[in-house]
Amino acid sequence: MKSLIVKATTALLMAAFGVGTALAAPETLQDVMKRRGLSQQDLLAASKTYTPSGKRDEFIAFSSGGQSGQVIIYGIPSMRILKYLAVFTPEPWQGYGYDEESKEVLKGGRIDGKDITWGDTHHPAVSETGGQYDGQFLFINDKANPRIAVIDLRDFETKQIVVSPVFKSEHGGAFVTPNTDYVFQTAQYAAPLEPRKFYPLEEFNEKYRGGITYWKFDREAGRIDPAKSFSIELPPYSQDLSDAGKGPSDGWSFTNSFCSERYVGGIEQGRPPFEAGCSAKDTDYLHVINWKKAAELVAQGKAQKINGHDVLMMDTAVKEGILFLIPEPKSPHGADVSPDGKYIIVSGKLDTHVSVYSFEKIQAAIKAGRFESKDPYGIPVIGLKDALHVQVSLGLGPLHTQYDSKPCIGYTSLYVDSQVAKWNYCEGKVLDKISVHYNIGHLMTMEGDSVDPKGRYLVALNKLAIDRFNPVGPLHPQNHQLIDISNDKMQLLYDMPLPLGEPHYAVAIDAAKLKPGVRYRVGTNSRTDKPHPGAVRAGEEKIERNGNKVTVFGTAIRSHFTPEIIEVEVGDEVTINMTNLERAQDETHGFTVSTYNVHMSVEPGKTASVKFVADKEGVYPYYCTEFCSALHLEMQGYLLVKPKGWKATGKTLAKANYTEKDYQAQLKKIADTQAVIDQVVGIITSYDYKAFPDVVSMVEDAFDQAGKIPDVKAKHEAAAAKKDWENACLWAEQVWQYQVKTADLGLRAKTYLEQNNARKVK
Ligand code: RUQ
Ligand code: CUA
Repeated sequence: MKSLIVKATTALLMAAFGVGTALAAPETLQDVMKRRGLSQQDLLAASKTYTPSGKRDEFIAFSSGGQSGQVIIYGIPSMRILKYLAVFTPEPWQGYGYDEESKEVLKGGRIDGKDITWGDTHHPAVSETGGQYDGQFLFINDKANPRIAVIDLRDFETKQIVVSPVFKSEHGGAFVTPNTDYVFQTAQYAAPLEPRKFYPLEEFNEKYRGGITYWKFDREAGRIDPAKSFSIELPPYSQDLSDAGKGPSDGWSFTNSFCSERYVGGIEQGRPPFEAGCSAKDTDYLHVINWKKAAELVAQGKAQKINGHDVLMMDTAVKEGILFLIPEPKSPHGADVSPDGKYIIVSGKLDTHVSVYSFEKIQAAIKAGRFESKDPYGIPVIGLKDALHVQVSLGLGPLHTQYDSKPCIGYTSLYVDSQVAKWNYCEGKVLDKISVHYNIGHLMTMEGDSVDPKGRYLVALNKLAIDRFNPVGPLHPQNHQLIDISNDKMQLLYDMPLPLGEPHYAVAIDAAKLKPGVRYRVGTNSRTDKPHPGAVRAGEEKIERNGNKVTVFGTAIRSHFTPEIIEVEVGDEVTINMTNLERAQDETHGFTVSTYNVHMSVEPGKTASVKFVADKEGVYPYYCTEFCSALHLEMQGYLLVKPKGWKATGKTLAKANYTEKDYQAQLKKIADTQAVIDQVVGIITSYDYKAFPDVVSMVEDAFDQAGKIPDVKAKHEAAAAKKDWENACLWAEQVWQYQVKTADLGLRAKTYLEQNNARKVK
């Protein structure tokens, strides 16, 4: 085994210095096209998406993970999936829901004291500054259990989950105001606002309510502040998708609705079902709300407390003139404010028309007090013709609209037609259509809901994949199709199967705006961004006992945990903290203990912990779950759970037969490896490596490893002097371990410098 590792390591070192191999006769491009049946058009599409090794994407998409309760992150135009980010659902790789720190985040999402371990994510939103994506935070909603999560894009981790104090479901969210003062969401299915309060359906019109919640976002803290958040009570109209005004319409928000019939089904009791009664009328309502004024009214104490939360009641909102309705065509969907903030585009799912509302006209009607009627709750209704800029027939089942970088150009998904329509919403003209596969829901252009869309690409988020991919059973993946929108005619480029839930909306941001870290300040609790009380530095590792509570303050660095043996008694409550001492990026260690259902992912600098009651006697290996180095498998230890009152046996550990010859062989191996290290150091210092922070971290880590050698060298020499060949050999082996890690880091640094065209200084 040992000699195998020596060979493997030598081979690795040789490969890193570059030893060529002979090439077989290559196929020509024509050969490949013929063999795979590709057209010129296919080649053009391929060349627009294919991203060679080492090249990166222009845009990063954050897609809802649908029923997986996660966020899916992928690159555009390559459509390569980069990460499934754990949000509402436990996710073992990230330790989410298996370590103590993330359990605290999930606890924030408990409802009525119960864990909710799944979520129906729909609409992600990137934080904005001045209406532009700023790349700092991401928000996403959970429709099933009315919640919003806050993700920090400095480390792509979920930091907070908040639960609506007044809703039972929530579809329209998350949307942000242009400076991310508020993140808002709307109720979907009307219910009494008081939690855990029953009213019969006969009192639907009186006691059931919809609403909108404006969550106050504290950017400094990077968290939602529930105490400063508020809701507005709305009629039981199934408030749906929304958008914040921008530019001239900043300060206002727009929310569509369906089932303003307030119909209650009951097919089992012989009544026509919800779907019939909820689409009976020709129009539903667009809700127009002055949220800035609403926030002022709440600050003035005009809200009422429901479940400890400020709710501005409808009559107050009407009296203060901050809430209006406008009819919109049959079963509307989508409410998308144009980049210049002048128009709001609403589609009618059961209508071929898309309605473009003019904010200027809406304001004029409000100013003039020109209302066609009042709804049953006394809310003034602005006439459709008084608010409409233009209405365009686009096709069957229009849903959502996204914007181009070119003025007046929008793209609308046509669910029933399975098409995307490109059109001019200023003039009301259809420009182009492209077929997608199949039944498109949302669509997304690059930064397409900001004040400054970037054009270039559009992704169609199709509900059905049907025949596009190799079959994998009755449950199909969904299909995200990449479309080039940089020319007059749209061109379909690529189909990407999405194998994790049903994504609804997605947002894509210019990749250059994202600057996530690659390591934490040593000892950070990544879920609170604060120093972790369980963190220790190298050499300070300890195990503390306090009654039946055992706390381990451990560290992880290639390729060992400290401590390696943890002894407890049956019934002890065990907390194991691990700090990853690595500085080199991508040197994550994982940690688990056999059969205790715990796992943590500990990235460089992070401190995480697991906690459990050692409720069964036995021997439980623990190990590192990330392949972190050639000696990863040896990154192990034992949790010994001893019966109560166990007495030590007085025996010593079994010995092996090492000889002086073995020791000499070790010394030779050490000398050979040192020669390699010296050579690598020579190469690294021949560059101006200090200009590369990543390389500096690797070099620091390498010196860390090398710095441990003198101590251990003294140990093997002392043992050799006493002819204790076992200890001499093993400590010498440990010297070599540190050398291997030093060399490994050095080689990574060297490769990095070569690939990044570092400047030679020697
Ligand atoms: S909604 S398409 Cu959340 Cu349109 Cu799904
Ligand atoms: Cu650390 Cu594997």
